[in-house]
Amino acid sequence: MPKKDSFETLAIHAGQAPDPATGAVITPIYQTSTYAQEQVGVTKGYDYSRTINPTRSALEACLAALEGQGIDGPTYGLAFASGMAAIDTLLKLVKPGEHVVASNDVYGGTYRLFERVLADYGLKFSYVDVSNPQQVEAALLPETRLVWIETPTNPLLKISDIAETAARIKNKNSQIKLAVDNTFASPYLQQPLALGADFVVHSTTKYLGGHSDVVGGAIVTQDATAYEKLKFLQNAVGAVPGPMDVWLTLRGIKTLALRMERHSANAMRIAEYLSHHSVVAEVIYPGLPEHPGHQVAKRQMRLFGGMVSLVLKNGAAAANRMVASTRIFTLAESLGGVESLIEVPAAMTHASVSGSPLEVPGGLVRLSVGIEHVDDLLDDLEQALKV
Ligand code: P1T
Repeated sequence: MPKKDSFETLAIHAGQAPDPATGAVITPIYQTSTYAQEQVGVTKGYDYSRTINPTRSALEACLAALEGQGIDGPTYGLAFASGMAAIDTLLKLVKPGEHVVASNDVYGGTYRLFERVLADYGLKFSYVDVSNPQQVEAALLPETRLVWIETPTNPLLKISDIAETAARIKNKNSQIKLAVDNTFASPYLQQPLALGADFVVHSTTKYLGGHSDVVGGAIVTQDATAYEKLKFLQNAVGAVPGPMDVWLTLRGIKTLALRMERHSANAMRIAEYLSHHSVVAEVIYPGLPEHPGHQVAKRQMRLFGGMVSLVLKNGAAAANRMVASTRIFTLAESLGGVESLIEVPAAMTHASVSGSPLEVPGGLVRLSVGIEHVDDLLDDLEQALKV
């Protein structure tokens, strides 16, 4: 067996051999909706771009290689128009009357999709603290088909032990699938399939794209049967990304490893700085030894990532003042780009969990730490916390 290439090499080359038609080193943007057929049904493998597009196929192969780096055997990737489109398509494997155990700390849009869209189609959801694998196990019902976790979670950065969660689920019922939303870690920091997950989901909008210039999503699996169903759904439902969007994502992925190193180093410095600040009640970062998931994160992640959350002593009013006072950190939703962002989840990304059992504290501030010089970022936070 030839040795597998390293992550950095796969990120640049997987699925991206020079274009067979021209030798172009960079995968072309096949900006076409349809393909000429020599005779009815005689194609070069491409018939219609909702079904298949060469630029999209390159991204799908690259994502499959990155998430599959740590495992033997093939992996399969599918790209979608957004993270939400990927999640919605995956949830179509669950039928009315069936049950999903989900994290009680998830992206607000995921909760909204589950509770305000899919629940109307007869899917049932329970929300538990998935950082406790025993709680996940205890929530499994005879009709449970899927367990949905984020790790780290959005926005409270809780850590789930993927391997232990997978083992407990499979031990109880091998038919139950485990899906991990790997958006916050990216495949450079964490590869859930190698730890026993059945599906990895991404908002590629974030670290994979990496430059805040494109919205997209993805699913990766080793399960060939599930892949065929999902590929059918990708085409049948049609939430596919366009060629320009997948090309931007491919370009972003080439520097993923470098970016994640810098995001993580900057975030660690910022978390340490904030944890000594007098107006800060709590800093949440899996890289800090006092984080309850630190040991698990150390085991299953290469580094601790670029997301830092903090709770201010003076609550929502202080949080709102801080986010309006930064100069380099831009007040905006989203995360994972090269530039630093700051937001108040309760009023922004997680407004859709307000009033629900998943409500997040009003004084919580979430930082997406970028790859600017860390001294500038520290100065910026220092002056914003004085306001
Ligand atoms: O925005 P979209 O590409 O559709 O992805 C949705 C999504 C899925 N999963 C996680 C963990 C996410 O964080 C997101 C999107 N999150 C934000 C926009 C945010 O600011 O948290």
